[in-house]
Amino acid sequence: MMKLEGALFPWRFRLVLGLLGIMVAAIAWRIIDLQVVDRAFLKGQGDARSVRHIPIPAHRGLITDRNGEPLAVSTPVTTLWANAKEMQSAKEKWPALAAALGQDPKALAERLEAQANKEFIYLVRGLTPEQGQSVLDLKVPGVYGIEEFRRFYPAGEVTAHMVGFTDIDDHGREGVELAYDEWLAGVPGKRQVIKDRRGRLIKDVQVTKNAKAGKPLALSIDLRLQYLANRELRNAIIENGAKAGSLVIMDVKTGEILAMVNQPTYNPNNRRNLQPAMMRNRAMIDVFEPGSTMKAISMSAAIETGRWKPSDTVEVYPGTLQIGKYTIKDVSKSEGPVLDLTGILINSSNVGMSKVAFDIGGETIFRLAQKVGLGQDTGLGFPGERVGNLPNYREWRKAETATLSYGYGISVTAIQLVHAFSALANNGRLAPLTLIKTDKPAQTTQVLPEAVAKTMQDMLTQVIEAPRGVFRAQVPAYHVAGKSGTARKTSVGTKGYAENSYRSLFAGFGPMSDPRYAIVVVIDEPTKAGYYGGLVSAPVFSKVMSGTLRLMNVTPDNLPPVQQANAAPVVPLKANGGRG
Ligand code: 59J
Repeated sequence: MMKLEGALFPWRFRLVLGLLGIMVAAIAWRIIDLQVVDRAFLKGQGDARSVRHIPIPAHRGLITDRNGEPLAVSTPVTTLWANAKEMQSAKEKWPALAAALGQDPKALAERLEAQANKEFIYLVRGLTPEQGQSVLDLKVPGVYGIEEFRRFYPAGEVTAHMVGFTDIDDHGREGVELAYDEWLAGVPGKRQVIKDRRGRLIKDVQVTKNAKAGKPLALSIDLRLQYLANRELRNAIIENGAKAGSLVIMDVKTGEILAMVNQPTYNPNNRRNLQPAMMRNRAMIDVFEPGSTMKAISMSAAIETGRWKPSDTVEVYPGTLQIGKYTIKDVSKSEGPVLDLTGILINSSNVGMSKVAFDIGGETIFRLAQKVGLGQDTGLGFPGERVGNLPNYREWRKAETATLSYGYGISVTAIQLVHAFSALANNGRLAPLTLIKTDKPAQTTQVLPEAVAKTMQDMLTQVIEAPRGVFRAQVPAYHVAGKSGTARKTSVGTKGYAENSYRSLFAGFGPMSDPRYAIVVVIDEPTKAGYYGGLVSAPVFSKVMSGTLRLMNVTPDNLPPVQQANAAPVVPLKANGGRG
């Protein structure tokens, strides 16, 4: 201890000493404060400035057809990004980088100069890992790679509308990719890394959360049928100079959609120059008046009442029927002044159908149409899918009853139409539609008595096989059934129907020994070789049904008897094997 006596200003010395003591205490307190009290907070703050979490992309689930053929595949790709700020230090390396990226050196340099203060810009996305690595090997300061996945669609335009596609960040944007996005997507993981002040990666610390891969999805479609349907529809669209078209194949027993194609289509792997018309999955998002294909449903309703049987006749002469100020017309001249019910279907008589409809009432037809799903929600939940419109009048007037009976004033999608026909094919049992492969038997609903469905099967077979029938729908070696339709399109802008634009339809099923497949063909605005459904759409039905039955190994139920005269004569073998 110093002696303070005699000091010149003892109070001043004490003051300095006291102040120093306070300062030491303050610093000590601050040290304790930082090291003990606020330690956790401060470490967190420091880490937040250097430790980063970067996402680990999750592998998106594979989409396949019903036989495991890949329809949407996620392949690993490398995306290159740049810290443009950091890149400014090594401009001499830019030309080599541009060359490796296949980009114009001047354009790249301009971009890097213009964004010189950006710490993250994409250089190129979706390179193959090899391409990416060869660029990274140039070791250009500020150029980094990240691993991502990109969707590839092996069947391209053939499955485009059904499968849809993902956006650049791998989220579903259209079709099944969108409808089942959650199922397919999985959950991205997280990786902890340490970066420096300029965002450069210094150390990979740990994987804090593993990526959870998405789940695979097997669709109901059969890629072979999809190819067949696409080819035949495309050819028909070209041959007929048509604007668009759709074709759907359904398994009537399981409710599975086996093929669904539309024209025009697009290549989902290269979506530059896409026009909206190409992207429409018309089979589900476009509605139309079913025209005479509706007669199959109206006639079923008539048979179901028990008031009508196929041989009952109706007068159709003179081919027109006046209802107030409205005239119902038959387009083609019928065989005679009266037609039986099968004849009404074969000649597609609007007059005959209307007279039957007046007898049974519009509501009877309405109720069956509703039961077979026309104008009803399919439950598929496909993006943009329409339900159409089945009007229920409080009081059914004659004109409304007539037009509904032969397919106008109601609007449906192609998938609803194939569904409705599937009930007739499956002996009155309606299986719920599905786009996903199913193994368990369908929970069907009996929407029409079996006997009525069987009667309709015979009548609709006659529509194709009778002398004046739609012979172009016939399938060699099999009995098939169906109904054509030719509907004037409602013209946009003006009220009513267009003079020269038509929709050619055909809906049918087979083989009649045990109906299994239903097919609907829609051809929009054919302009060349005529426009009747029986001329334009029936041949497409025939080819696609024929291919389907063969691919599915269905036993023929209509083989012509073996013609002895055409068979090669049987020559008995000689003992020497025919050598002499
Ligand atoms: C038709 C209609 C329009 C709507 C008429 C087709 C009506 C009608 C008002 C004239 C061509 C045409 C509600 S035709 O589908 O009857 O498939 O092979 O568009 O009748 O009243 O120049 N089909 N088509 N009718 N409208 N409104 C026949 C028939 C049908 C055929 C041929 C010839 C029409 C046999 C259609 C086919 O069954």
